[in-house]
Amino acid sequence: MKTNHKKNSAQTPPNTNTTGIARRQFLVGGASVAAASVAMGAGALPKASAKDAIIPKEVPDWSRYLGEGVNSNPYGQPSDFEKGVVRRTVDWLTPTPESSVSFAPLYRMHGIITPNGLHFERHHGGVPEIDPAEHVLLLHGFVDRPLKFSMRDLMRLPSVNRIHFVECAANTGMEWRGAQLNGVQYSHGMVSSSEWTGVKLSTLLKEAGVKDAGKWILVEGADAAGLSRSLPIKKAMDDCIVAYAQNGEMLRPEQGYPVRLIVPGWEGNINVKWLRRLEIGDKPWHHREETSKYTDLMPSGKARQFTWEMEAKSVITSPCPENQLMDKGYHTISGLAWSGAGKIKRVDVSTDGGRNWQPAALDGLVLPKSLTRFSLPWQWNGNPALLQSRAMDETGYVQPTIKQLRDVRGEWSIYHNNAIQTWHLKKDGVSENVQVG
Ligand SMILES: Nc1nc2c(c(=O)[nH]1)N[C@H]1C(S)=C(S)[C@@H](COP(=O)(O)O)O[C@H]1N2
Ligand SMILES: [Mo]
Repeated sequence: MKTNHKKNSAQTPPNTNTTGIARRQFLVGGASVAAASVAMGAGALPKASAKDAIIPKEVPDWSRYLGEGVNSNPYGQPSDFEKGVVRRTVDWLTPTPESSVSFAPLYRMHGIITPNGLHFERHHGGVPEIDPAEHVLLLHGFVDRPLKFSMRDLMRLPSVNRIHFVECAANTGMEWRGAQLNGVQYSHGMVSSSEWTGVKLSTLLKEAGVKDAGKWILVEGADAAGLSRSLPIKKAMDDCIVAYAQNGEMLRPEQGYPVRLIVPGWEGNINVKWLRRLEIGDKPWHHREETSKYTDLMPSGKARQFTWEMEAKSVITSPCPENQLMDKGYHTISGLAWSGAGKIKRVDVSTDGGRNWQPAALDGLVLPKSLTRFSLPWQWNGNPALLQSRAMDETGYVQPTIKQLRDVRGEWSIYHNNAIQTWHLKKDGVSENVQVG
């Protein structure tokens, strides 16, 4: 198992052309869409012969002896053979573990649901240990009736179950000035997706009765960071969830146990974990996380504020730097696409750095503000390839190239990098993170 593939440290400015591949222009409209399906073809898979049949002397132990009994593992764990499939950190991004990030192993994940133990983590003040019997959520400010909810109160109210992604605004943020983190876990692993269960925020707001002047809500966490953000009432009344469960069980401590806010499609930071207070006001608060952080420095020297929505984005999760191709021939290119604006409408895949594109299949559920799995069958002839995916959402928005993004945003941003990702697949089947303009 490879660990950290970092090519540049934080101290050394990232090289914009680490692999010697010339940057080139995206060929707009020059695409010829090839046939979408590729037959596996005879010989794609190893042939079996009669001597492969299981004869007694080859019977493996697992077929000869009884296995473990029930409940040998009261809370089930993955197979020991999957031990390497874990969240990982990057040393130079983790000077203090309490204010850091761990990345989800996207290269070994399937479908669109992130297992709870693999959900990426971003904490600004560590993971608090909160007793649900003592936890209280306060709702006050410009309301007719200030309210306070225990966990028991919250769990008596009508609930919803919704599948949504959470993506840190800083996901892919280290790639602004050049290809840097060599692995999809590090370049894109600050996104995860779960089925969230909880009470609609609008239900609580209607109970309290928001006064006409109430246009914003301060949403505040109970962790040592006391993380707080200003949320517009319109979004709060639309689709936000005060969530207490994740994929069928109570939230994990790392994800905000016993209760967090889910703000579908909006940057991770406003999805406040360990939620303890909702204050209704008539204007935003301009707290730390929406001024010195989570704003975007533009080429003019001014910064954009309140860029909440996560724009359409996609990435190929296999092949990728962690997933080497071992043979020529038939392979399935697979990846994830998502958009904070709604559903993914289409994903195109290129194997030649964006000159030609083919439509990928969207496999399984295609839900708004959720991860969507895409795939494309492919015959690899063993030659180098530049693999890319490009997402389009239901608003018609198309994922930009890194050049298109830099032309508008400059080079000094951290947040909201949704550029097309390129993997340079080399003859030996190993892929590398590159940028091709
Ligand atoms: N109270 C609190 N809420 C928080 C944070 C935090 O540090 N404290 N981190 C935020 C950030 S920056 C992100 S990206 C998401 C990450 O959610 P996750 O750790 O469940 O993946 O939580 C957000 N909510
Ligand atoms: Mo974040």
